[in-house]
Amino acid sequence: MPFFVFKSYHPMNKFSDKKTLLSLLNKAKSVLILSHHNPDADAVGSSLALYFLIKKLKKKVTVVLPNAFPEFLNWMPASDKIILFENDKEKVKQILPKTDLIFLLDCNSFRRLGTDGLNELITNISAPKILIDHHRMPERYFNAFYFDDKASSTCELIYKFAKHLNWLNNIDKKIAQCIYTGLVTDTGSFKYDSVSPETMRIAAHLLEYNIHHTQIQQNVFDTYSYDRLKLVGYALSEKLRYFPEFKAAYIALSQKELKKFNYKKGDTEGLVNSALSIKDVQISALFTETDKLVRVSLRSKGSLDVNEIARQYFNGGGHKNAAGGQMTIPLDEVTKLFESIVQKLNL
Ligand SMILES: [Mn+2]
Repeated sequence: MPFFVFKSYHPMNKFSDKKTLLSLLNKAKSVLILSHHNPDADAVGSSLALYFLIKKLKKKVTVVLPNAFPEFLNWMPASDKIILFENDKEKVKQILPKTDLIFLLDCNSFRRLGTDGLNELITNISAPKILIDHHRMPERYFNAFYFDDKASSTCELIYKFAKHLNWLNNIDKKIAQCIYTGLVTDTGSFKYDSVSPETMRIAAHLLEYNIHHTQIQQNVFDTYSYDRLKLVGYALSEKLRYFPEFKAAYIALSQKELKKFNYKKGDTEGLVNSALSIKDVQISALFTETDKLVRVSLRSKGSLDVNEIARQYFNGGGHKNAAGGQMTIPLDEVTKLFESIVQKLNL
């Protein structure tokens, strides 16, 4: 018997009808697109793809992200037009009253906009709100949805959203690049469970726009600094703890260790997947210590639901096979907690 109770009080998907979506769009002159704190390539790719799609309707569109996106996405078309709330709070406060439609992408709750005040600002404005997302259990306070937790990525949903509204002819090379980037990153280059025949058909269609897909892979993945590669080497050779009896592995890195390798945001990206790549490992974790908290990243294979584990124990959530959270207890207590959880999983 599984150890965890699966809460499925939310629909697995919800697609507002074309009429509802178009009437919200038709009424709007000024559209705001938002995505989650610490935006990843799916967040940035979906936001920019939708930005170009709505611009084609001759509307004013603004993309606001809570904080900086990774530098390796600087090449994305119109990435320089993105307003970062952390740097430009006043500008965002000026835009908000003039906004008459809000899209929230790749982000199932306004709480994921961070703790910097953007969440409160958005909740308090009356403009209608549309959710486009693939994270589990979204909040219910949206006026319309394009939501499917089986979708590989929000970028996949942006493509389907465009199809739903008969906008496929509006896709161009820039939009194709943006959508493709989110598809590639959120599927681990098309290898995760979430990849469906439709994901592949979408990718195939995007390649017809003559996008340079090898270049996109390189832009996104071959961006290591020397320090980062050394940190990865250290983490794997010195810090990987493997529990064959529990089919689990984890890496925990203290602030001191991270500093030693001149850690920059994003440098530990992918490490948790390396721990999962051991043949018999079913669940892996990465714990990284910061000033105030310990970041938790979880991965699993098959039906083991780390979203549920992240929600139950680590103040987080995410997807079935990839989730995250954060803890305010010391690093060694977080790793002990993980060890006790995997013992009870009976894998
Ligand atoms: Mn995503």
